[in-house]
Amino acid sequence: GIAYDPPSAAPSAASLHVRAARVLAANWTGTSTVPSRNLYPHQWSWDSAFIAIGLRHLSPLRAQRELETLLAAQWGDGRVPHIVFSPSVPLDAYFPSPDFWRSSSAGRAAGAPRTVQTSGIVQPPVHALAAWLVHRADPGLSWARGFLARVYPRLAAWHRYLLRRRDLGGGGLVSVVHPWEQGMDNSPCWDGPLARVTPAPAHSFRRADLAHGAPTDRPTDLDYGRYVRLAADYRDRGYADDGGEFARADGGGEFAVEDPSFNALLIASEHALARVATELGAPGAGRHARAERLTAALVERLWDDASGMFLCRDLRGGPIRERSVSGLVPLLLPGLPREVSGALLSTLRGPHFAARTGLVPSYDLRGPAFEPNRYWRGPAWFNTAWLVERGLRAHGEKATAEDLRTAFLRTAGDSGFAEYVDPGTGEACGAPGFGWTAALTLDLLH
Ligand code: 9WN
Repeated sequence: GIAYDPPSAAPSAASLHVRAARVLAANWTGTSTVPSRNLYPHQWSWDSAFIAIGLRHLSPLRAQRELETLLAAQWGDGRVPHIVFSPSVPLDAYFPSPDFWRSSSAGRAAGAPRTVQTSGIVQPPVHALAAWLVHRADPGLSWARGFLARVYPRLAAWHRYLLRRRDLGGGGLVSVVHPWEQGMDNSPCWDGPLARVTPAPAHSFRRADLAHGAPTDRPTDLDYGRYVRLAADYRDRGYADDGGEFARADGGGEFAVEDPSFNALLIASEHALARVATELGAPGAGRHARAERLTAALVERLWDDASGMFLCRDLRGGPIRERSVSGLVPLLLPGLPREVSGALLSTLRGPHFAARTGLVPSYDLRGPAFEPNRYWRGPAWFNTAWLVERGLRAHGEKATAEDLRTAFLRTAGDSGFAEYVDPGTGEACGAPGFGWTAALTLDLLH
């Protein structure tokens, strides 16, 4: 026989860089980047923020455009929609499509744009953090294009919308009104609150995701029935945010949850916006102070000493006793009380989250609802790993951060920049060539 050397298991950093750049080039539409050509062929809000963070190393210009394109679809009330639809993509390529959301008619009172079609819900506010990092990558280009001066008022209006219109619980934190808003669509955290929602009949809509993803990797039909009901109800109320309605515990099926990751990202972005303001010669101190007040509210309302992590709070039902990676994301905040950051570090290293791949599972490895392949019910995702890695560095945990970074780069490359992976085996799941997996790989390589 012929003896041969197997190819090296660890591709060099240079080829990883080149492969990640290729994914981003393939997903670039000319004005923004799709998360996946097949599964998600439009622009997604928090995807674009993560993608811009990686793109800044390849092309600061494209990174700026990515954010500008998203912000151009902002609504008059300040909300940044979770999807900006591409008019050149067939309607049946993704569900729910523009004819479901009807933003330019149903969203008129809330100031939806007339010329571009969008969804009417939001996603986590990672954008100000992204804008600040993009600016820093090439300040010369940024000043020359007036990037910060153009995005600052939009980012400020976005945060104002969340803080004024979405404090449904009255305790200073922002609530999400749909699982898609929080970004971890079928997390076991939503099982309780979703159980109150009457699903839309199965024949009333057609899922497009199953044409590209294995049903065992995706949310269930029952989940989808409830997603559709919640979104249709919100649309039929003109996408109006009425805090009083959510505060009542009288049934009716609405979903309103205070989530640790969503709020931590808002806080990190508020600190970033303070830096943007200062850079532009405007006062930033007030924003830093607000971010500190939000951090105090986060600890006050969502910290759970017994589980050593943050929990979601259902405005109707109280604390949600499920361990999700969402409850670890606040590690991102340098201003956490010592006891809190210390407990988060132990939880991260403990039996609920220490996965074989060295990545962070989306849900408790020992939890009753754990499934290693089903979307946000166990698989490890790269955006949350990136956030936790950043959090570890913020708290001086260099060695643990380095281990997570190594695991991230190895698994991202081996999986072909998969959307997510089995946290035990690293097996690729979901869409290949996924935008934020490639982008955040580039960021960790720098
Ligand atoms: C619904 C685009 C998005 C991500 C979410 C992820 C998934 C959409 C879907 O894909 O959600 O918004 O159709 O499943 O859960 O985090 O932003 O990548």
